[in-house]
Amino acid sequence: MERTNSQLEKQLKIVIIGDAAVGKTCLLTQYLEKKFIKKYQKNNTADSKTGIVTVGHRNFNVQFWDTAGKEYRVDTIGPVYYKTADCAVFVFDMTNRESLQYIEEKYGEFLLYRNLSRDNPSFPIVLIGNKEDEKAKRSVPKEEVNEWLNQNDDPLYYEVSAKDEAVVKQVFDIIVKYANGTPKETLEAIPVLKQDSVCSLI
Ligand SMILES: Nc1nc2c(ncn2[C@@H]2O[C@H](COP(=O)(O)OP(=O)(O)O)[C@@H](O)[C@H]2O)c(=O)[nH]1
Ligand SMILES: [Mg+2]
Repeated sequence: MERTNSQLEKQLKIVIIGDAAVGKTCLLTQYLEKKFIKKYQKNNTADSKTGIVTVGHRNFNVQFWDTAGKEYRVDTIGPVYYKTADCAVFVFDMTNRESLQYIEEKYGEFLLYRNLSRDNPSFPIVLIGNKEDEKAKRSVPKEEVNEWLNQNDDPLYYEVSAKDEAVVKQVFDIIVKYANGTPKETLEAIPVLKQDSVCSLI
């Protein structure tokens, strides 16, 4: 008998929100296909990437909505992704200060569409600071990020580089668990081991 995995896999939907060029597509490609894309390709509206991932002993069929930064209009297509998402991942680029301000704007829209309170959203929300390998170009200070986290009920936060396959896998596995209902406190206890130095030489 052949496996009938499609019946066993749990379906999850995760929306990735962030300005153009922060690295959303790269993070997803690294997680699902284990490769890093150097060239920047603009999205049309919002692309969907689906992959079967194994986290723990369980298979998940995860549909990621990879949104398209500034071209993306929340009042047209946004709500569809927003309304059905099991988890929202907000990505900014640590070398681009404006990309954190963009998150603030989109985060407000997301809360509004899902009817969530800022003080206690009770929804799986993750913030990712990407391009961690570009240390010298970092322009978003840790304090600024911490302030944002404090004002927004302290969501899960990770600093990653889309070039770092191992870290991307660890962080996105956590995101999948979170989307599947694992409590935040349990996930906070999982250490993410960074392969520092190596990635900036690639
Ligand atoms: N150095 C560095 N560059 C990255 C990283 N992630 C993405 N990039 C680059 O940033 C550009 C935009 O990435 P992309 O994933 O297309 O951005 P998106 O518009 O958010 O989907 C591309 O040229 C990528 O190669 C990263 O972690 N480090
Ligand atoms: Mg993209």
